[in-house]
Amino acid sequence: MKIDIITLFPELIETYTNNGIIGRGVENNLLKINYVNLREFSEDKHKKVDDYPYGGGPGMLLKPEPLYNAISSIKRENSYVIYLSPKGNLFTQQKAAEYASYEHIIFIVGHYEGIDQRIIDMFVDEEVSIGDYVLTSGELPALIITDAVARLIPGVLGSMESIVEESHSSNLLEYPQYTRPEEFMGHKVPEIILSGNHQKIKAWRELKSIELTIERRKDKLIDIDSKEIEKRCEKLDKIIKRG
Ligand code: 4GX
Repeated sequence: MKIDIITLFPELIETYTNNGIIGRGVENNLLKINYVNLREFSEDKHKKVDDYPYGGGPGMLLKPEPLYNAISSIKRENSYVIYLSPKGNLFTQQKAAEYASYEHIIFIVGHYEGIDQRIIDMFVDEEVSIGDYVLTSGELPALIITDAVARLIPGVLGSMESIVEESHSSNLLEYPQYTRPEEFMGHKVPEIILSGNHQKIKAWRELKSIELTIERRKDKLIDIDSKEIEKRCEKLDKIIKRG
């Protein structure tokens, strides 16, 4: 897979993708990440990339010409063009999995009050938001999506990391985990975790996951019958309390 990021500040994100798990994936040629500096595509002698919005209103917009030139220089038949914007479709793990199968993704990173609508109409396949909050620019959203997508490309995660991935890929929030010591500043590890009874530990973890998901993220459970969840909890409780 190739990812192109069109931005005014490549150096702001480059260090992240050059290091860690993503950097290793790039080194192993599992993905290629390329930065396109928008300013280099300005036709203006002052390298201007922004202008005032027609009709008035606050702030500046990225002008269409530099974006047109930048996109045209990299766009291919199979490119999927994403524009980061607070009004886009919400980015989810499901979308990450979808994007991970694409051959070429182009991110357009907006600044100021966004970009000229005609660039969106001409080139953008999807407007995407990473969540309901407003950032100063689209660099972090592009980086977040790149990170979530890259780790799903086969081989990017090591075998150990992949095993963890598999055990996390349910709709439930993660159960609490503990490492040594057994007692830390008076706080003990739950007895069941130390029992060595793997069936009980598994049941306890699932029950904790369900409880936490009900408490914090009921929205993740809307497709499941609440009677089914109740029955499952009773079953897990029985396993946990078995003599
Ligand atoms: N998820 N931002 C885009 C520029 C902008 C302003 C107005 C369109 C309209 C964001 C988010 C996000 C900040 C990136 C504003 N674009 N992007 N930028 N949340 O907040 O994706």
